Amino acid sequence: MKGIFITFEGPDGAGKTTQIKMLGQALEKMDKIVIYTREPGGTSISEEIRSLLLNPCNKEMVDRTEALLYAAARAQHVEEIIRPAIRKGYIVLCDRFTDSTIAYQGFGRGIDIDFLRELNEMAVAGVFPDLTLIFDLAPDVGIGRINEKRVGQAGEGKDRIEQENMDFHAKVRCGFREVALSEPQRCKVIDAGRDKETIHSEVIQLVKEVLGL
Ligand code: T5A
Repeated sequence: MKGIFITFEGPDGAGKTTQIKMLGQALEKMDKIVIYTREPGGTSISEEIRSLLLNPCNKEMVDRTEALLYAAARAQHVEEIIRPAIRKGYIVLCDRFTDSTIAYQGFGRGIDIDFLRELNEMAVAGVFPDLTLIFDLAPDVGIGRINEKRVGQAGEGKDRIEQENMDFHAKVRCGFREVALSEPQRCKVIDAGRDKETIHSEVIQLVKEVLGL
């Protein structure tokens, strides 16, 4: 039996991680096997690449290096975690995937979108999400949530991408909206400005449809 692959996308602080946890718990109560993973990351090699990408000290990183590192982390993640889990029939919940590359490196950094699509195709080697939930939120609200979250987390300042200016984050939001418009079958936009429970109800509804429940 083939599993289901669901990706969660959106600007920084949109509430993806929160919703993945809530959805995962609900699915586990239905006796489903759930794999939680994230990008960049999910494997030891990809987590090392994540450290390079998000380290705020790496200010000299050029945009092409950034794009290639995200793709490298993804290729490893797909082969070690995502593809085997789908083959085993599990439900894979992934915090960010290929659409983040289009939104951040394409719309945010200005790298050619067609080139990034090809890069993504090489990285995923045929593994595509069954459903993508795009959490749409004004960038100032998202960054505001991150600032609040960091209060009390000793030593954890904003990462290299979070430190970008509001203009960058606004372009990223537009990027996600464009992705959703171009693939309405796969991508469902969720208004992430509402309370957590209301969003969770909508997420469950959409996921049940994909699972045929
Ligand atoms: N990136 C990633 C690229 O540039 N290219 C790529 O190809 C990929 C894969 C990853 C960074 O890398 C970039 C994008 C990112 O900048 P990350 O730390 O994984 O870094 O970044 P995020 O995925 O954005 O993680 P965050 O934790 O910052 O955001 P989330 O997961 O969207 O938000 P969450 O759930 O942690 O919530 C943030 C705060 O808001 C509260 C939560 O309690 C929490 O405190 N919250 C709400 N508050 C009010 N109302 C709600 N509905 C709320 N939902 C959550």
